[in-house]
Amino acid sequence: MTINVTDPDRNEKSDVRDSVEVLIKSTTYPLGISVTLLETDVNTGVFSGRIYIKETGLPGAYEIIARTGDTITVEYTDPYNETGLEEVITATASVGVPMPTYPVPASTPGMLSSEFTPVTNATVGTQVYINATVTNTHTEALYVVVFVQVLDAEGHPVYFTYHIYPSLSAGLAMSSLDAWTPTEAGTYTIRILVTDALVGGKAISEPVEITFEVVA
Ligand SMILES: [Ca+2]
Repeated sequence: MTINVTDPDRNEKSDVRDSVEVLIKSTTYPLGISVTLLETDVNTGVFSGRIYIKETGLPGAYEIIARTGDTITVEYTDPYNETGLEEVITATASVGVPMPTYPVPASTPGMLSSEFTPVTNATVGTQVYINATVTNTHTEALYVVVFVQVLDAEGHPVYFTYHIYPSLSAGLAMSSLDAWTPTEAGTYTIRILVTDALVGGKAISEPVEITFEVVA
């Protein structure tokens, strides 16, 4: 990343390359680092420098710690602005394409009859289909695992399955239908969880659920 400051009154000597200091901060490293920008030539009044972005650790010389999605802020303290006063001038830039917190949101789950018509309640001994739909809203393909659970009124799972989409393309939606036959009347919840791994993954959708009744 290149930083330029144009300030003719900091060109103090027309036969020497002068320098100015800027403070560079990021969302991840708000403490910031001080960087010296060198005049581009002996008499230009334009000061330039290059810094490098690294994701972890401590910053070395000319390095700032920043991750995708961070904002980098450059602060230049101008000792004499146009009205002769000290003024802090800032400029900002974003790092990369931010990954949304939940890049693969699940839609509210649905329930279908064995004739594939939407139903709001189920009947003991009659098969229904549970519908889960997820959409990859990120800009690149992602590994997606969709967990489908039916919980009883106490929150115990009475049905569980999952679907793996190893490379769900950007912008693509996938729907699943899982057959389930209730065996007991009561209040139940369908819950959909979406993660980026089968075991120990991180949630890439907020959990979504609906509650419904199973009648005798
Ligand atoms: Ca100079």
